[in-house]
Amino acid sequence: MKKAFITGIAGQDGSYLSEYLLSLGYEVSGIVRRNSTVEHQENRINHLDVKLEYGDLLDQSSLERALRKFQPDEIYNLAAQSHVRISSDIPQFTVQTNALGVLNILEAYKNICPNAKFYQASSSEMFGTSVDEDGYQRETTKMTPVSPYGCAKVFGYNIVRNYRNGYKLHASNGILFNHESPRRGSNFVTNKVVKAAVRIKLGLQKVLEMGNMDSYRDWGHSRDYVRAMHLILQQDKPGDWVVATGETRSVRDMCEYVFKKLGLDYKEYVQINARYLRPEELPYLKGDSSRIRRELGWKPECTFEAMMDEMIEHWLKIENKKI
Ligand code: G4F
Repeated sequence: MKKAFITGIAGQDGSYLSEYLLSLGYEVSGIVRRNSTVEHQENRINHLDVKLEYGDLLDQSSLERALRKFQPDEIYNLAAQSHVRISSDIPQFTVQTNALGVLNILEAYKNICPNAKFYQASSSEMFGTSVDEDGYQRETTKMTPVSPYGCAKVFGYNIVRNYRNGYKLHASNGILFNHESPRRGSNFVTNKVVKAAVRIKLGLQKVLEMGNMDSYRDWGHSRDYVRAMHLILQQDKPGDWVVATGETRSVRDMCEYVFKKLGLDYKEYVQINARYLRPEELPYLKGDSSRIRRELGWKPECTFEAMMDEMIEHWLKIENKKI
């Protein structure tokens, strides 16, 4: 039985990855951070038979203790302060967790179980304002990040490559473009829009306050993207792979789709609130994932429409119970 260890196991990706690995017969373990309100912390993984320990990317001893206890074959580092706009409110915490935290888990990995394989959750936010001439970002695109989150992720990406080359570790980066699901936090734009549109439809809310409506994102489904994470660690050689759908849409297009699906016109309900704008915006993402498709045989299965419909169904079920 293979053993996997996941930081960020209670998050959207951690929960789908756990489900997927358990279905493949893995023993799955992970760390969660101690929180004074225990009730909702493990909502996404309560239904799963996973082994948990308290730990934190900023507490090296907790990482070493957990790795010594679980002795994993595969390590997935998914933990992060994952919200880009909030990274400007708490830049130092974000950089400590998303940059220094990666170094801490790499050190623990090198010291305790260097024969394991290591996956780092790198991000398309690292590309910032860079777009290749053909309108895509790919493994070779220059990284010009525009947020504390993006800057910290670039450090994480580079330190993984440095440890891979310097210490001959099987350490890889998945450069994942935006990926969503009903389990996405509701302060990320897709779930925020779906939740609000459903509430407006049911008469529970009147307006939706938004930030920039004209940025473009390449949105895929988290369930598809965790398969890519696992595939990356099944290779003999470590490397760096872009994971994306290759389609891009504006936030406005996404809003229009969701409201229309509910029989509403988004223009009647959306108001712009400067609170949700970012000091510097990343205007456009469209990923070229041909390398992982060609070399590892990965491809996304869920369409944008099917994913948004699944999220609408999810929120209809929850909000309908309130009326
Ligand atoms: O959903 P978002 O907050 O995702 P963002 O910033 O693209 O980051 C996500 O994807 C990254 C991969 O590229 C991950 F690394 C990261 O961890 C995270 O998962 O915002 C998407 C877009 C942005 O352009 C934002 O300005 O939506 C725009 N937006 C407009 N109004 C809003 C809002 N975003 C949020 N969260 N809330 C708004 O009210």
